[in-house]
Amino acid sequence: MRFAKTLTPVAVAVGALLAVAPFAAHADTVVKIGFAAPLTGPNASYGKDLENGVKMALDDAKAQGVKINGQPVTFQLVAEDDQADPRVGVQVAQKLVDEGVSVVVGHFNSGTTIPASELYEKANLPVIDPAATNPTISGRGYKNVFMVISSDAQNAGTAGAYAVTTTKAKRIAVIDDRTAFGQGEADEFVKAVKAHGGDIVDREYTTNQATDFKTQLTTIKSKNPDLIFVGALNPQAAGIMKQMAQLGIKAQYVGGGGVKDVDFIKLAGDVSEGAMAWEYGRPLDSTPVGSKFAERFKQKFGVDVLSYAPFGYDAAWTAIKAMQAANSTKPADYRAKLQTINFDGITGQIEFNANGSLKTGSSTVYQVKNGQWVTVKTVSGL
Ligand code: ABU
Repeated sequence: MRFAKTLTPVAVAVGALLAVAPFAAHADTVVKIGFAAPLTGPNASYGKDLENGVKMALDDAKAQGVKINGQPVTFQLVAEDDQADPRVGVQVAQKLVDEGVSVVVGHFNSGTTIPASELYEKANLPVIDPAATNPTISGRGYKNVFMVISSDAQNAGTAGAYAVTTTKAKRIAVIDDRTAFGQGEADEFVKAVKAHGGDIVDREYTTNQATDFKTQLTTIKSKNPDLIFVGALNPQAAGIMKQMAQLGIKAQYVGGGGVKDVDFIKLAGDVSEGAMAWEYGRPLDSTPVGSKFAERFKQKFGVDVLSYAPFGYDAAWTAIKAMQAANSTKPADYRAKLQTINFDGITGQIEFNANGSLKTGSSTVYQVKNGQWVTVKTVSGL
């Protein structure tokens, strides 16, 4: 104490700097990567799957010794639970902005992504959407919003065209959960059915909290449809399939957004023969990089990929590659590089058009044959 009192404040400051300088000179710059998704509640399994995909990308970047502007960097994940709730989604978005993250990978639900991305846009903070698929997300002309997944105008639109022209369904019914995702994809499906001359014989609604769909399904049954499109996430989508069987409805089930993942099968019990699912991107096992990703993911986390982890991985790498190209982690510096990014990701080619949608999105149709989901075909360049 006596010694310290004899030093001037400047001398103390210089001494302190000298004491830490050898460590500071070698310390990596910390780059905060924001992440938001439901980490609790009914959609938590999707949120965890996505988060693991992002973690894997950041760990791979570390293992590769990624540098930005010649400097070693440490990517620090700042994860927030938006609880799949639009109100909480906006709160956590503000928290990530205040935290000074360099990018946000998120969210999972279209209902949270739409309002949260308004906030990111105002804050000039890029957000890379790895899962939410309502077309509004990239349809507002925001310069900070990018989707590494094809939108439901593409997915459900293709499903609608397929239902009329390939499946040759004559009487089509629709039920959705009135969320931004479920209603959004049902709207796109209906638009495409009508554009191809198909007939919608009934449209019913439920909610994303409902467990009993028998009232709506009984009405649908009375219209004698040959195909029913379901716009909802698990567990509603699985519950609808289960109750269709209980009511003896033989119409072909068509859905998307997670229908063919293991959680759905657990919830639905038996999947109905002939059911179809339009899912995002190409099948993971259709490419060597996808198969390798699945294997490494299982080794690392002890669980299989549920569905969206590869998109989380590609979203994180999209941001890292743009930062590398710009030699900066500042959004104002690297945002323009997102617009010119072009790499072969786990999920497909990552390259954006002017509104931040994938230039060549793809989706794959699966069908239940002999009690198993099998791949029918992948449509690219959506
Ligand atoms: N695209 C399915 C995931 C959820 C959503 O868009 O709300």
